[in-house]
Amino acid sequence: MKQTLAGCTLALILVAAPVSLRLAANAVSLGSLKIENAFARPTPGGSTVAAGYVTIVNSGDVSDRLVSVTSDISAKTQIHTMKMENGVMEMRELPEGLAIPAGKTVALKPGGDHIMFVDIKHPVKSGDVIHATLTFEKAGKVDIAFKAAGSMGAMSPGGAMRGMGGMKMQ
Ligand SMILES: [Cu+2]
Repeated sequence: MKQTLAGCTLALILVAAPVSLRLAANAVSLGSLKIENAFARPTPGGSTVAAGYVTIVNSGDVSDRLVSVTSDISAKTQIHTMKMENGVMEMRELPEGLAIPAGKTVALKPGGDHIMFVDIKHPVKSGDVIHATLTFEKAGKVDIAFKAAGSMGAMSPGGAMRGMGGMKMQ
């Protein structure tokens, strides 16, 4: 009888978990990682790419790595970094992903490392939510929601990034 009750409780938790994960989209825990503050920017008309940003806190003593991202919104999703090349800021893919060192916080933010949704199926408008799955080398997979907010291509609230659509992709 006790076992049956325990089984029921476990089943309830399992059913409830996806919902609570979605509700707590602004801070999701995965092992010793905390994934928080995921947001995206609305895309200018005609843009085929959208950028997503997220903060990953590794409170553990083992380094991890963000190895891949998938999303329903785009055919491909890549992990990008920004690099100065001949005086021009260019973005390029990090084929091996992004290191999340032990005890460190890695913030993907406008003007820096970002998630790039490539060949998006529709434009991203303010208030839209992009659902994506992050895969870490050690911690595994986690679903997060990037909420689109702010102005198109803005570096930060109030600032506009010149030529987000003009950035060259490697
Ligand atoms: Cu990019």
